[in-house]
Amino acid sequence: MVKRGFIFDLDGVIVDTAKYHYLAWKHLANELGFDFTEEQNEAFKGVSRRRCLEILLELGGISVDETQFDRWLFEKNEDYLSYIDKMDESEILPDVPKVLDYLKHKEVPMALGSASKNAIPILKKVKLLSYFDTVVDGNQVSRAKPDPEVFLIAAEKIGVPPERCVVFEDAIAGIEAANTANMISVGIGAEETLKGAKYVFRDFTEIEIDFIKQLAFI
Ligand code: B16
Ligand code: MG
Repeated sequence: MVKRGFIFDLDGVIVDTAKYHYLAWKHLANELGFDFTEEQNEAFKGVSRRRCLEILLELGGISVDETQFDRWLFEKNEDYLSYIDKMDESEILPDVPKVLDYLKHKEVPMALGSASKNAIPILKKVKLLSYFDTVVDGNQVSRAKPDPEVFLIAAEKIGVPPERCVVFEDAIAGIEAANTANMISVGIGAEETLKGAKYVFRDFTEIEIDFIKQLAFI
C-alpha cells in the first residue's frame, strides 16, 4: 500500500513568524508615514513578500517605481531577518514535535510547503530541517497559494500522489490550494476562518497521535 505523505506549511503551523513579519511591515509603514495594524497583518498570512508590499503600499496610498519597490522589499526582509536570527527551538509551536517525531519514526514522507523564501534558515534556527525529506518554498514556486503549485511540487518530490497527501495549513489560501490539489486539508486555527478544510484544530495540542496514525495509514 502507498503510504500517505504529509506536507506542512511553515508560518502559523510550525512556528509563529507572523509576529516578526508584522513588526517588520509595521516598521516600514511607519517609516513611510502611516500605521499598520495587527488586524491588517492577518491578510498577509500565506501571501508572498512581493504581494504583501503591494498591499501595504495600497493601504498607504503610495505608488513607486520598480527600483524603490525592490529597495523596500529588501529593507523589510533585512529587518525581518534580524528577528529570525534570534530564533531557537523554544519558538516551535506547542506539540508540533510530537507529530513530527511520530511521523519520522514511522518513516512517513514529509515535506515543507511554504510561501517564504526564508524557510530553510528558519528551519535551521529551530533545528527542524532534518525532519523534512524536501523543502518547497517561495524560491521554487512561480504561482502563489491558492494556486496548488507549491503542494504539487512537494508531493512529486516525496513521491506520493496528491490524493494521498495530507496538508497542514493556517491560511485560507493554503487550504484552498490543498483542496484544489485534491489533498486532505487540515486547518490549524479558527474553525470560522478555515471552513473549507476537511479537519480543523485550533493548534497541535488538540491533535491526538491516533488521528495522525489513522491519517497516515488508511
Ligand atoms: P518571506 P507560510 C508566508 O509563510 C507568511 O505567512 C507570509 O506572511 C509571508 O509574506 C510569506 O511567507 C513570504 O515570506 O518574506 O520570508 O519570503 O505561511 O507560507 O509558511
Ligand atoms: Mg502559514
